[in-house]
Amino acid sequence: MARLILGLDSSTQSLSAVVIDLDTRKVICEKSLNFDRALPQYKTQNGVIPNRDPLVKHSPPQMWAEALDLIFAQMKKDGVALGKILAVGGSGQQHGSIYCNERFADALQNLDSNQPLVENLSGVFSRKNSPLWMDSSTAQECAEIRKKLGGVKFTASRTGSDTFERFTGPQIRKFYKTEPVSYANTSNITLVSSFMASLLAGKIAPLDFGDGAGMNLMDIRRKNWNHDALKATAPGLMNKLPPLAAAGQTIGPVSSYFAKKFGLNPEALATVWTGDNPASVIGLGLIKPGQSAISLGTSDTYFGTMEKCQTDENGEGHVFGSPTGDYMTLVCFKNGSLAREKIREIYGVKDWKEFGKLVASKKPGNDGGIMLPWFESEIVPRVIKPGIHRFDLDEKNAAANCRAIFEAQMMSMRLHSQWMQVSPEKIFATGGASNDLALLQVMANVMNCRVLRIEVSKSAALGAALIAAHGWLTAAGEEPKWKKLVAGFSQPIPKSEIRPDRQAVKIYDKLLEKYAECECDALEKIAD
Ligand code: XUL
Repeated sequence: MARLILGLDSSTQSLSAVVIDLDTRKVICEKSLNFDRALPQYKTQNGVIPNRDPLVKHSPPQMWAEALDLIFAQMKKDGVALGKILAVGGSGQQHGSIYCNERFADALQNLDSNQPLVENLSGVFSRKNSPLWMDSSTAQECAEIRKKLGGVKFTASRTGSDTFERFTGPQIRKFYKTEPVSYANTSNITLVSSFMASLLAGKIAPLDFGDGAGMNLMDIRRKNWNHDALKATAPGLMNKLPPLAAAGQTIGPVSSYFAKKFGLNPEALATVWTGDNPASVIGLGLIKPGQSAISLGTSDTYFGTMEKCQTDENGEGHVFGSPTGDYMTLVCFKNGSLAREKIREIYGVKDWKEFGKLVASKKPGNDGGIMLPWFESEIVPRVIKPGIHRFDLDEKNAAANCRAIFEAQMMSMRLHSQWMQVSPEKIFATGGASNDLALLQVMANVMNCRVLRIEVSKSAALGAALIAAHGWLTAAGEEPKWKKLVAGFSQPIPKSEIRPDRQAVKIYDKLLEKYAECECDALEKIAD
């Protein structure tokens, strides 16, 4: 009998599913459901509820639950062999949090398959909407927690990161300060990953060390809740948080809700979910320390595996637990694909092929033209006031502006990842924009490194499936090896290697200095 494993990824804009066959080592089903299009009743834009305050980014948690019903219904309709699934795992956009009252645990235990999930969850939320990773409205709370923990360096060395606006601790503190009664009525705070896993398991699911590290609440080395951080955040917090566990650890059989309603194997094991970035580490096969990847998605991220926990003293980057038991480093840029899309829209570029052609039509270095594309507030460098800044760049020149945004994104990545002190031999590129060769050439030249394209559009969902497979094999008494487990699933596309061009590398080495000055100028202007 085929050994099938399901991996889900609940991201900002969509819910994706990947089913893998462990024996043939093939992905046998890939699905995606876009929240704006499939669930228009929630009125989200790119998965987010429009808000007058540009710093506030929230989503309705009911939408994520309803998407789970929908994607299972679609898989059933398409004849996916749900009855043969042995384990279900998943990943979620990181940092986003869901607040439930004391009815949550009961509701999970008694999910009625004659009612949709959303009906089953009616009355369990103690906070209407969930703050997301894109939210940057907690600068004040970040400062308060950081101060109590002894400054940037100490906060980072204890929790893996300095306090960040999108991290769950500062978000919880803001909720406690602004809605103390609702905070008091909250019995459970889950992240997107542990919320979705709880629905599947029919009980409150643990939070893994990857997503747990995105809260400014977990001791990054001991991998337990840090009491000083909890105290600095909000009173009584310990009792509201789920336990911590390794990603992929089995929770128990899936809730009978999914078996009865969609024909999911009732013995399939629900496993602990992780964040989308830690899952991508596995989906891309980055199991050896020193391997790095750039993901060009809603957020652009640069991440890699690391053996020893080494945190960023300057506080720009993060250390999370990796599903392999090692650590991972990550730098996250908010103005990723949505910013590229904005430029495409502004210049009326009809599609990404055309965009790539325009990028390739200009010389490396763009004749010194630089753009800081902060359409939204930015995480790295910290920018609270959005705005586009151009330096020696003609606003009317479409090609120059298309090239400028990607060069800026890559130069920012290079500049702000220096703390990782890794010089990767090669970088794996993934995410939507990684199909564009012109963009990848810019990546190779700016990073001065070989770039390989990986043939997985859904690296997080694939990683989630592999992590669940690891958990299932372990529960079956085997001792699975990561190297063997990921082999065959995430191969670089043959002949996809892009080598840096020596001349262009020299140009960017020089231009990086100008880029750094432009960033300082713009940040000073914003601060005035
Ligand atoms: C990582 C981060 C984003 C989200 C995107 O720290 O905030 O990459 O995980 O879903």
